[in-house]
Amino acid sequence: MRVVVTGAAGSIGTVVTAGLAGLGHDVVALDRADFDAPQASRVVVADVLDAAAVHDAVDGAEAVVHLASIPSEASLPEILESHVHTTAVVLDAMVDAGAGRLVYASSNHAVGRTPRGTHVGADTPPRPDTFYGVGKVAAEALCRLYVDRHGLDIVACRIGSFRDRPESRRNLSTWLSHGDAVRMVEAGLTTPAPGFAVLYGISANTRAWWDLAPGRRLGYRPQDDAEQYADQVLAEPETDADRFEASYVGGPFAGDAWVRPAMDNSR
Ligand code: 15L
Repeated sequence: MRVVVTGAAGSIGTVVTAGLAGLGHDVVALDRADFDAPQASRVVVADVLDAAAVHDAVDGAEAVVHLASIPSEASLPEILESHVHTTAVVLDAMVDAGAGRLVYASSNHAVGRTPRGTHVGADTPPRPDTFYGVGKVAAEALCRLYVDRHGLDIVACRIGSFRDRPESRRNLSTWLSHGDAVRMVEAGLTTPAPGFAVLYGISANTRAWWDLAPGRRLGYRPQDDAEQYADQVLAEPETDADRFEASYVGGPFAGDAWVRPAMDNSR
């Protein structure tokens, strides 16, 4: 399948571009950074807000994997541009080009202010922990609108902690390995007629507290488990940060350190 990957030079994008190419997909890699993607059939250096460039990249593709965005907190205007405006550009390009499938990189922070201990499934109500989380909720809603209006198929992946390996106690629950990230995206691209669907992007972690069942129903079969690193991670003394991170789904993002005025662009 010809698939456009936005944010292809980023940490997830690099892994997903190589992984999808390895699975036999024809990958068009797009990023605003000047980058190299030897496995891609085409590299496009453009901002995903550049509608003409995105239209050109999507022309002839069947699917898009939209990963490009600020990966952390920023002001609300920056967040809306990074998550909602970019997604709008991608969706409009897909409608014009007849590309029917989107895998959208959402985040656990869309429900990050949900207290731990609550079941977190695909139907958990939006409860963002940051403007970043608000951006992901809004972009998911935009995706849903395009599914209803234009008949697109979209899988929103609420990604946990994409790392080489778990780095904290929270990561023992939230880790998404490189291999599972590729498996997750591949499931989102190939599951038959999902309409609009949500899955949690984590590995098959023994200590997971997000429901993997919605992903499994979409064909996502994670193979890694953070538990293999548990002895190493737990050998470090538990800190106040660890204790706080255990309180909410979004971990540190739910903390006071992340509270800031919505319109403050200065940090
Ligand atoms: C995310 O969505 C962020 O992009 C990333 O920086 C991590 O903090 C991750 O969530 C997480 O929750 O660990």
